Amino acid sequence: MKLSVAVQTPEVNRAVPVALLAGTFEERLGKARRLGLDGLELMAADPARLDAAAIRAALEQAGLEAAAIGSGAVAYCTGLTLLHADGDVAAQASSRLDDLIEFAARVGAPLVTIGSFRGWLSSVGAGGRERLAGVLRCAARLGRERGVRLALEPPNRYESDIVNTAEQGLAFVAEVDQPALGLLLDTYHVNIEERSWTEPFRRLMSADKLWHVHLGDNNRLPPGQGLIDFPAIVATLSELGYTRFLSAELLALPDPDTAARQTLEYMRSILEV
Ligand code: LER
Ligand code: MN
Repeated sequence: MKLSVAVQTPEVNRAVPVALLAGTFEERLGKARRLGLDGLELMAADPARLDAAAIRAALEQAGLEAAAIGSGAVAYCTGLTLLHADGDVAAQASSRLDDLIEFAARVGAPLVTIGSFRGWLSSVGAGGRERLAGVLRCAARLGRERGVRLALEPPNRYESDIVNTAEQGLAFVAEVDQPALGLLLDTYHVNIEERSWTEPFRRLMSADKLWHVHLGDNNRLPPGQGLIDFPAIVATLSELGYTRFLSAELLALPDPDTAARQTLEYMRSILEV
């Protein structure tokens, strides 16, 4: 299993609460390299404003993979969501998803995450589920052409009202029916919505749809500082042969560098068992 942390990209002009590592983008890369991370999850808000080739080169020079392109900063910084009461805003969000996919392809990231960026079914009413499925179907087709997968994340009920659990995620992925669409589980959301620490991971692994994992304890602090049974989750993933990224997406407390360091120290201690 590979370790990464979420960082915001240079065009993001406000601090994303769950992005780690402080300083300029170059300084963040240096810190990630010194921590011995395998990769970084890039949280971009407007990738059209980024120099993807330069970011790819900087990552390569630092010996880091692009673990994923996160979409959380789009919703947080711009208010764009795929489901939105205003059809123009929803259309802009779909187009931003295409931009994230193109950026992932150019930077060499394997997937784009879709968490709270999907928005709320209750904001659009009847037909919203089919509309979201349609948007993701088109995006997954573009992703397939570009060699980029989409990972739909079941967030907790306070962040979205569509697809909150692993089982609901599998049902939705089946409806969309595109090979480039899979799922990601975030331990912080698992803690709120699921009935077992390990079964959701087992279920998605057996469906070959667990493509990414976000780490955060129940209080969204670094793993090991709350109640979640990370040793059990890691043991299950290890047993099932999960080799992809475990990516810290958690509150930058007490500061963004300490949270990253503590996450790494704890995760290494249980991955080595
Ligand atoms: C938000 O809580 C989250 O987990 C993200 O990955 C983004 O949408
Ligand atoms: Mn997440």
